[in-house]
Amino acid sequence: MLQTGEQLYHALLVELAQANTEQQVYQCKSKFLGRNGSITRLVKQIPTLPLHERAVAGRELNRLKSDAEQAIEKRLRDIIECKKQQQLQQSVVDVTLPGRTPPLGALHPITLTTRNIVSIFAAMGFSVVEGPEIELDFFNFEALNIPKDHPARDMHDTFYIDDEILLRTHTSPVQIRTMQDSKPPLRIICPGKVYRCDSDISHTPMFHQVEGLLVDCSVSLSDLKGVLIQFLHNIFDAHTAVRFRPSFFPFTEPSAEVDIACVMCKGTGCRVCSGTGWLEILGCGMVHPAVFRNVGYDPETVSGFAFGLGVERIAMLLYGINDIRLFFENDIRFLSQFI
Ligand code: 2NM
Repeated sequence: MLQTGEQLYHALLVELAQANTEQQVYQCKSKFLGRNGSITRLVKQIPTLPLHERAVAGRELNRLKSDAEQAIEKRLRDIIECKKQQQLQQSVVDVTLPGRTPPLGALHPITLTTRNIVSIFAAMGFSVVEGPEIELDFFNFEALNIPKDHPARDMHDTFYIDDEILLRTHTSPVQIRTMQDSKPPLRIICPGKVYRCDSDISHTPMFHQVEGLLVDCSVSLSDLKGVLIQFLHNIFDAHTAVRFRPSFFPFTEPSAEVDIACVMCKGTGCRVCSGTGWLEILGCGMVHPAVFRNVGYDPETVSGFAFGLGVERIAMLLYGINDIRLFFENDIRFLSQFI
């Protein structure tokens, strides 16, 4: 009987070695140690042995049975460990794979255009100055030679907060504040948001402006023309035709509006320039003596020029955009085109 036990045990070891899955190990266990297993059946025969053999057979077969159980447990642990190693191997991170690129943002076309304009003037020695969008009537109008009853106020479609406080209609108040706070010479460029109660295909209640101011002794209209032509030849084509047309602003004398040959038709006339061949680009002039007096400068000893332009208009011409409202709808399909 003990010999048969040893044989069964070795048969079990051989089968266990061939079992490669947990299921196969359990089948093997039931075949040898199950209720009707070969080892179990052998143990059940112990009571049939002669009395003097029973004790030895019992002890030996129990040892064999527990060796068999341990061998099965070990095989199970090995298979589970092997399976785990295989899973680890398969899910290993491949560091050579390309990374996932996060979606990149882009600068708004108005930001890009403002930066381009400002950098051209910065290259000519102008410094950037910014100021409040909520302003006092004094800085937005009064100091700029636009008194309370002046017809120019109607042009500006002002958002008033109360009698004295308003949303600035241009960035000129920044220049008034700068002149009040510092002595000439002065060379500043003032970009920023401005507000006018106006809304249609070509006007939005908020838009962007860049205004410039240069004050020194004996600044002339030639200086003004030189700086502005240099700017226009930088931002548009270097050969673009430029013309200065007499105009009127309360804060400059003389005043002019500046046109460039239409960027679309090069001056032959088209829908963009309403058939004129010219596009109005900016307003400018020599700072009015009354403005200098208002900020405590002596108009007898200093002179200067100033100019102002709308950023949206320039951006529309540069990028070929025909509706100003596209800038403010924030449609990602529109915005992502400007990189
Ligand atoms: C323009 C046109 C002409 C202007 C004048 C001043 C200041 F403060 F110096 F008087 N700032 N900006 C000015 C002059 C603005 O915009 C079309």
